[in-house]
Amino acid sequence: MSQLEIRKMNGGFGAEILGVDLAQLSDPEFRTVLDTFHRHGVVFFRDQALSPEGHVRFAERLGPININRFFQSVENYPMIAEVRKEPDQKVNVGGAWHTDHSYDEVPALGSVLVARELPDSGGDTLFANLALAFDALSSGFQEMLETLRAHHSSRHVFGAQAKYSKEVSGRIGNAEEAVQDSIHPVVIRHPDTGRKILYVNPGFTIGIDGWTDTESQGLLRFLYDHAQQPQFQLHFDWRPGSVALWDNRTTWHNAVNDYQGQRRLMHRVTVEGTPLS
Ligand SMILES: O=C(O)CCC(=O)C(=O)O
Ligand SMILES: [Fe+2]
Repeated sequence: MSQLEIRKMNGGFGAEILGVDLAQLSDPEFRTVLDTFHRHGVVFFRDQALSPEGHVRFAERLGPININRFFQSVENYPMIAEVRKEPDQKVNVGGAWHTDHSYDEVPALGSVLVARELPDSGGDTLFANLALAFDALSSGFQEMLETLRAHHSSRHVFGAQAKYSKEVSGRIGNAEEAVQDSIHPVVIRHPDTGRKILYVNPGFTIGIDGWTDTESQGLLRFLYDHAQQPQFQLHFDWRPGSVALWDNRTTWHNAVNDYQGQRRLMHRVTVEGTPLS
């Protein structure tokens, strides 16, 4: 019999799923994981001993793997992206609120992140739930937002001229491929649950379609301040053997850079998504 246990995180969302081995999940266990993932937007596992092969196999149960063109991959594992910070590096990868891949026309579903080497303390990852943030707005404001579309881009982050791509050079590359722009509704419906979600993010959203830059920045600033309230957030404290699975449609994340002088190494496998509307 399965010992699977779902433990809610502190706050309005997020769950730890205990008593499972991701390397050999039964089909009923996988269905529970998927259902919990849809309910919460992000789920966590502890004490896993996932090999790189097991990591890829678990992610493949969620959908085809997306190989991110900017991240360096783990040697011999092209499907696994390396999220690394060395003791002498100052800037970390993903150290500001963002949604991975919103610059793509069909953004990735989400990622499975596995802790490989952790600092003695620090290096948590914050998550925000944009479905909860949307629900908390007034119906009048929600209706207005539902008429809008936003532009997203990778150029100002991963492009050759971008400050960030210089700061993390060696870990992030292929600057010449940072040419994707995309346009998505400001409010999307989750492809699996139908839930409405605010789909703009400080990392990659560059403006509201048809609005001036000043108008766009005013609205986006308001939405970001709203979404960054503590009741829509959780933080995950990584331990050896921890694994996170997050949904890029429902959540933002932010890797806290508070462990200067220490190494942190994570392995990320990303799963393809479906068109947003
Ligand atoms: O290192 C982390 O906790 C997350 C980094 C990140 O933004 C990502 O892997 O997409
Ligand atoms: Fe990220």
